Amino acid sequence: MFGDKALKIIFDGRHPYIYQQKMPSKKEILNKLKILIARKFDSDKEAFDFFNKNGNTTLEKSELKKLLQDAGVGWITDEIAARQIIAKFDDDKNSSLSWKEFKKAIKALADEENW
Ligand SMILES: [Ca+2]
Ligand SMILES: [Ca+2]
Repeated sequence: MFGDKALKIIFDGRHPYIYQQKMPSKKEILNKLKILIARKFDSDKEAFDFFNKNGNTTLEKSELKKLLQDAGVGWITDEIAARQIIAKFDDDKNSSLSWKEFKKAIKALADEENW
């Protein structure tokens, strides 16, 4: 279902509003992440620790989403991208990314063009 468009429909009680955003490619997301990390952190690990707000050993979807938002991924596509990244790189299937999985994700995002 992942084409290049992401849609979100919001009701204000009377009217539906349809928002549409272009889904960024993996490479675009990776570039954004790399820029964020280079600007604000000394290393990938420091970024991981910073966004691991609850101080456990993994980035949950909400934490990963915040990271993507801070990197400038749009507010519709951040949710989809976070879900996709976890679905793809969560090797032990605990619905979140350990440091090891996160590292692998950063590395692998560079290798593939699209979702
Ligand atoms: Ca966490
Ligand atoms: Ca995991």
